[in-house]
Amino acid sequence: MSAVQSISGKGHAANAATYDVVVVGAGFAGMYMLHRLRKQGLSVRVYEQGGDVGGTWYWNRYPGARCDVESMQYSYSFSDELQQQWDWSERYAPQPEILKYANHVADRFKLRPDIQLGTRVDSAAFDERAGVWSVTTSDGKTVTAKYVVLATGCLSNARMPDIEGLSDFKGQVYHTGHWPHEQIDFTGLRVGVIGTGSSAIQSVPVIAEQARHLTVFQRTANFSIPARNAALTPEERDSFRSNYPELRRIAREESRNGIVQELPDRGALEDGDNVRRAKYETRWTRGGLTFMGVYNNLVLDKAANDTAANFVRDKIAQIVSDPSTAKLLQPDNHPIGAKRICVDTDYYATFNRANVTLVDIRSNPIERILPYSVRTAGKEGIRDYEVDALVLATGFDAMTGSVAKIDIRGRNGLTLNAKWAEGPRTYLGLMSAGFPNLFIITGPGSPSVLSNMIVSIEQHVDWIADCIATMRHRGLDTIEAGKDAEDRWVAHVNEVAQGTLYPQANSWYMGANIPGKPQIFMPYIGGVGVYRQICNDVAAKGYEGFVLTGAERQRAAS
Ligand code: NA7
Repeated sequence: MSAVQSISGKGHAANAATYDVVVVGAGFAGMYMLHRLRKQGLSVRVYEQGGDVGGTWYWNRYPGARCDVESMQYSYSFSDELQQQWDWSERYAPQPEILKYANHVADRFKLRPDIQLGTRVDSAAFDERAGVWSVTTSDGKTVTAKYVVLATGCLSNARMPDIEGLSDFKGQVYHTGHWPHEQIDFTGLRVGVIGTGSSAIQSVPVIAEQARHLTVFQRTANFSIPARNAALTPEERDSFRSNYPELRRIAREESRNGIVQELPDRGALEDGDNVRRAKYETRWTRGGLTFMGVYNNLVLDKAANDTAANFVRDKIAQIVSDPSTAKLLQPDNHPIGAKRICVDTDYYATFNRANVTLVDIRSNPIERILPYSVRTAGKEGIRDYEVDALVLATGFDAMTGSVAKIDIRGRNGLTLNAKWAEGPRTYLGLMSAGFPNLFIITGPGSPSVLSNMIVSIEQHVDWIADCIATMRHRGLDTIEAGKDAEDRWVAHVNEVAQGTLYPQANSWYMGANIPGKPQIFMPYIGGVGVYRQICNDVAAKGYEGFVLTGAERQRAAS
């Protein structure tokens, strides 16, 4: 497949290459999008900012990084040969193995010739007269494309904290979401980790084993469930492989979050104390995210939620020897599961090590970073914690951050950033009114981060690829979200969220981790099965709620 094929050639900068589709990002979404579109005979150019494919797994190389969804399920389903042949080594794949898998997919499906690495997309502007997008990249080139697909990822814009004095620090500073490629060895060093979200919870036990001393600066304690990671046996892999068609179907159509698990048939308060505790104990022993699936009302009913939260708080108290450290580690300001629960290996036990200190920066906030220390000031007065290296595990500008970095201009020069100034607005998380032929994979307003991302990615890619095929088949020029349909969808996403406990947490789901970001619950909680059915119905009804143009051309042609 040649990378450049002219489809229009009308009215654009001479020499500008023209593609049917430009895809932004070569993570799991961008790679599968390329594969699907190329199979439809389209010319596609993928731009990837990173030095290689893999998206979030290219950047997040911090010690201990691994997926919190089990490997046999966090993997592509579109190729049966691939899922039958790839050998995952552990229950939860470590980052290097997931990156190897991404590279294997790129090679196996010969994707690389159409992916331009090390290239950022800076802007995309819709030319209404010509009906094409003009896309400018960091190498100073401009290309045109009929369609643009944003496969920019939900957690790819690492967020540097606004802490005074950070640039004065004399030691090395690392961000978990932008980790260097070379091996970092903390042996003999005093290390400070700022943040206690999933990235810190995975990396702290590993760093503690290397460092001379590790100081963890915690603003908000999080709930974490043991991963119980282990090598996968050939029998476990075979049992999945022989049942893949049915397991994948359940994940797509019946599950809420794209993960196969028993569906609970009762609420937490329907069981007595002893039965309930025994059920939690079983899930705790089994480990992993499915802990929240013991009962069907844990994210709906605060009293039900409290039973699960108290169980985990008790576990923390049992594991952590020092009572005041245990108390600090017990989350107390949000319902369990209202922030994505973390999955760890020995996180709480790490605080029993003599070389690990937990600092409560909620009551003693970081005042500033000094050249060789972190200074806190608060109830306990001023304290300086000497460190040789700093790890910022401070998260991402999630879901919208990577899209916002691109200057996207739709009809009448409207920028997407201006349109989303009060929070993201999409129809189905797939398109935004005023931006024709611009698709977002796992955009805000879709289940995305509340699901097994690969299940949601495959669903969106298939829907978008089918949509583009239909457009071409029917001789249509543009598709875009209708304003009314978008308004109704935004209201629906919000209404579903308000019926749950999720909005009670200051989470990145709400944009609450970014000062000044509008606080709107961004992902769709309705469940991946329900959501898929809605998307399929919309397509079956001739893309109901979307505005399609170009039928005149089709009629004239016929
Ligand atoms: P998260 O979950 O956003 O965690 C970031 C952590 O950093 C969290 O504990 C924050 O505390 C803390 N933070 C952020 N800014 C600051 C400042 N300025 N000072 C002190 N502490 C700060 O990001 P992760 O990378 O751990 O995980 C993201 C997702 O990746 C995760 O949910 C998985 O799905 C995979 P706060 O809670 O804001 O008080």
